[in-house]
Amino acid sequence: MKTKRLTMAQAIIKFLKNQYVERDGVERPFFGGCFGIFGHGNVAGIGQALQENPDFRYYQSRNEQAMVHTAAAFAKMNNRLQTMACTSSIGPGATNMITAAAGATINRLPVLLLPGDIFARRNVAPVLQQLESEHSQDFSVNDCFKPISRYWDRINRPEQILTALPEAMRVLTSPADTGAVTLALPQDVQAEAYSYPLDLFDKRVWRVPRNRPDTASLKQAAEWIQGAKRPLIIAGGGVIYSEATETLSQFVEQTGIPVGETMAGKGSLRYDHALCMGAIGATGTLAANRLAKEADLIIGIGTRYSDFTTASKTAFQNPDVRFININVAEFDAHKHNALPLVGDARATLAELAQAVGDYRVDGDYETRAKDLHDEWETEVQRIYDIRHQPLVSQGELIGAVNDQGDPEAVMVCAAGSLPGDLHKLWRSRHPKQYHLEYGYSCMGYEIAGGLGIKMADPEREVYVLVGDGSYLMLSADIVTSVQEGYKLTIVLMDNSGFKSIGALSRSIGSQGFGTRYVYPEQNGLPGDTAENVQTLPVDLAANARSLGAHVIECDTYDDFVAALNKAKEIDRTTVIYIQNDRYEGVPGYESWWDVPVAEVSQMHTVQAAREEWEENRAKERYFL
Ligand SMILES: Cc1ncc(C[n+]2csc(CCOP(=O)(O)OP(=O)(O)O)c2C)c(N)n1
Ligand SMILES: [Mg+2]
Repeated sequence: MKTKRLTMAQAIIKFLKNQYVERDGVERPFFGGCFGIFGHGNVAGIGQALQENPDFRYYQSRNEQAMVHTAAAFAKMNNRLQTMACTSSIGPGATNMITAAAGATINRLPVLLLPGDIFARRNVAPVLQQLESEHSQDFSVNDCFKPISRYWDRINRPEQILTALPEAMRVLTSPADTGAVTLALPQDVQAEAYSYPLDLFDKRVWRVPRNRPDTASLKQAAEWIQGAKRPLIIAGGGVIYSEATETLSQFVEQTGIPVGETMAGKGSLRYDHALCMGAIGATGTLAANRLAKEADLIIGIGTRYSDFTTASKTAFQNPDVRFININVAEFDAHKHNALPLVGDARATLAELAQAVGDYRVDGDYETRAKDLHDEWETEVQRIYDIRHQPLVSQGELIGAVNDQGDPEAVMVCAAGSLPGDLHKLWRSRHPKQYHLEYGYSCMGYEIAGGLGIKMADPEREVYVLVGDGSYLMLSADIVTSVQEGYKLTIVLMDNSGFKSIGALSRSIGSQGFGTRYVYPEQNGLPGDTAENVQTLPVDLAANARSLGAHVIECDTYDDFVAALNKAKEIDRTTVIYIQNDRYEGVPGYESWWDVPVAEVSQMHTVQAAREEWEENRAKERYFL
C-alpha cells in the first residue's frame, strides 16, 4: 500500500479538497474552502496545512459564530450541495461556533466544524483555555458540540481520521441526516505525522440520491388525494433544496390544489401564481390561514412543521383533517400521524402526479382559493403604499426593497419583527430569493449569512435586511465582505430596540418592558408606557462607515428609494440606514403563536392577556 507522510491536519485538508457531490449528473466540489480564526489551538496544525494548500482557499472572519453562519448560508444558497469548513482555536474560539452550529443543525444545513482541542498527550495540562475537571481528563468544552452535531468525533490519534472523515462526509451529504458535523482536533495531534494510505486522497464523488417512496404508501396517498374536498399543500424548505419547484408548479396546475409556504419554503411558487396562498401559519396570510383552517387534507412537502407553521397546532381545525408528508427524513415524514412518503420531494411529487390520475379539486374550491390570492395581493399593496409619518413604516420599506431591488436578487433576514413581516409581504420571484434563517432565528445571521449567499452566487445582488438589535449583536463581518470584495446591500432598520419583542411583550401584558434602547429612569429601564424617553447617543451609520462600508443615510421613503437605486452603482458593501416607526406594525391574519402568559400576577394587563391566552390555548390540537 502506498502511503504519504503528512500531519493529521495536512491529511484532513488534502482529503477535503478531493470531496465532490453529484446530483442529476452535475458534479461539483463539496467544499468552497475554509473559514477560520487562528489561535494556538489551530495555527500550527490546520493553519499550517491551509498555508501549504493554497488551492483550498482560506478566508478570515471576525467572529467564529459569524463564520459558521456564513458557511450555513453558503450551503443553503447551494441547496446543500456545497458548504465550507470552519476552523477555530480551542476554548472560546471553539465555543463561539456553538450558536451558529445549532442553527445549522436545526435548519438541516451542512457545515463542517474543526475546533481545536486540548492536548491528547495531556502532560502539559491544563493548557491555556482548558476546562479542567476533577472527575475526568476525557472532556473539554468541545463536548458542548455533541447535542448540536449530527456527527461528532474527537481525533486522538492521527489514524482515526481514516474512519472519521468518511463518516463526516456521509452525514454532511445526506439530505436526511445533514447538519453540523464536528471533528474536535487536539492541538498536538493536528501536528503529528502519520503514513496515510494514498487511497484516502482519491477523488470521491458522493451522490445525493433522489430516493423514491414506498409504492404501497404512494398508492394510498393518491387515494387520499382523490377523496379530498379541500386539500392544501404546505411547501417547506425541502421543495427548494430538492429543486422541486417546477414539479410542484406542474402538480398544482394539474390538480388545482393551492399552496401555503413555510419560512424555508417561501418562493416554492412565484408570488403571482393564482394558487399561491403565500405564507402559512403564525406569520401567514389570510389566504393560506383560512384554507388551512378548513382543509381536510394537508400535503406537507419538505416541512418540519415548526410552531410557526402550525400556528402552535391551532392552524388545522377541520375535525377530519389528515396529513400526507413527503420528506427525505423519516422523522419529519411521520409528524402529525401522517401517511409518510419518505423520499425526495421532486421524485415523489412526480410519481404522485401520475398516481392521482385526472383528479382535480372542485371548481368552487379553486375559485375560492384564487379569490383569496387576489384579496391577499390587495392587502400587500395596501401595506406597501402606507406612507407613515414622521417615521416610515417597516412594511413600506419592505415594499420598496421588493419593488426597487433587482428581480434576480436574494433577500436575507433572520430575527426581529422583519421575518414575520417579510413572510407575509415579500413577493418572491424566484425560488432562492427569500432567504430566511428561521429555524433558529438567530440575531446576527443576517450580515454573516448575506456574505455566504454572495460567495455562493456572486452575480446576484444580495439585500441584507437587519434590525438595529441584530446589527449590534453581530455586524463585524462587513469587514470580511469589504476585504474579499463581496458586495452586500445592507438595509439597517433602526427603531431604537426590539420592535418584535416589544410588541410581544405588550401582547402578554408587559408593556414592552426591557425592549427599548433608552436611558434608565428612576433606576429602571422605561417600557412603552413611558413618555419622553431619552434615546442613546449611538450612531450606527457611523459605525458601519468605520467598518469600511459605504453608507447612505435616509429620513424619508423617497430618500430610501433613491438610496436603493444609488446602491446599485456602488461596488462595495453599502449600508442604507433608516429609522422606522416602532409601533406601526403589520397585523396578524387569523392566526396565533403560543407564548404562555403568567398564570398569576398583580398586573391587570397580564391577567387580561392570560385570559385571552387560555381561550387560544384551547384550540391547540393533537393529531393522533
Ligand atoms: C441571538 C438571539 N438572541 C435573542 C433573540 C430573541 N429576539 C428575537 S427578536 C429580538 C429583537 C431583535 O431586535 P432588532 O434586530 O432591532 O429587530 P426589531 O425587533 O426591532 O425588528 C430578540 C432579542 C434571538 N432571536 N436571537
Ligand atoms: Mg430594532
